[in-house]
Amino acid sequence: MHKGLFGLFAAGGPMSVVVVGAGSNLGARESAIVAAAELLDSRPRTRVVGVSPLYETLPLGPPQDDYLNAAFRVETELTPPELLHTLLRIERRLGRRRRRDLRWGPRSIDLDLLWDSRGPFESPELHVPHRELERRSFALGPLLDVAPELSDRYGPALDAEGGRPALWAGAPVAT
Ligand code: A4P
Ligand code: MG
Repeated sequence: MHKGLFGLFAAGGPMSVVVVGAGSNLGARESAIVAAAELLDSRPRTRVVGVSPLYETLPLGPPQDDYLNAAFRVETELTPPELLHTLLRIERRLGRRRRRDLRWGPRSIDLDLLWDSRGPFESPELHVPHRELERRSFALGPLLDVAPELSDRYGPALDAEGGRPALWAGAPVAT
C-alpha cells in the first residue's frame, strides 16, 4: 500500500512508526479488518506498511462470539491524538455503534493505538502504549508480527500470556 514518490517526498514532519490493533467479532469480520487497513492507508500523511496475519481469538469480556484480531504497522505524520481521531472516524464509517452500557461487548470493528515509536503518550482520552497491551495475547501476537524489533520488550509478556493465539484458517463467520 504505497503512495509512490509523491507520498515519500510530500512536505510535512518526520514519519513515526505506530502499531494499530484491530478486532472484530460482529458481521463480516475479515472484510471489516481489511477495509479498516485500506481506509487508514488512504488518509493523508499516513501509510499502512504492514498487516499481520488474522488470528481467531476467544472473547475477553462478556460471553460473545470469537474475534478476529490483527495489527497494522503504520507510518504517519499524525500526532497520537490526530491518529486516535482518525481511528474513531474509521470505526464509525465501518458501522461501529458504541454501547456505553456494555463494556468489552461485541463490535464490528475496534481499532486501538497499541504502540508508538515516539514513546508514551498520556491524555484523558488516550494512553499509549495501550493500557491492556501486556495482558492480551490477541494484541501482543499481531503486534510482534508487524514490529519484530519489539520482541525483547514484549516477547516475555506474550509468552506469559500463553503465546500467539490460533491463526485463522478462514472458517465460516458466525453472525
Ligand atoms: N483510549 C485510550 N487509550 C486508547 C488507545 N491506546 N487506543 C480511549 C484507542 N483508544 C484509546 O474505547 C474507549 C476509549 O478508549 C476511546 O474513545 C479512547 O478515547 P472504545 O473502543 O470506545 O471502547 P471499548 O473498546 O469498548 O473499551 P476498551 O476498554 O477500549 O476496550 P478494548 O480495550 O478496546 O477491548 N476480545 C478479543 N478476543 N479480542 C478483542 O479485540 N476487544 C475488546 C475491547 C474486548 N474483548 C476482546 C477484544
Ligand atoms: Mg477500543
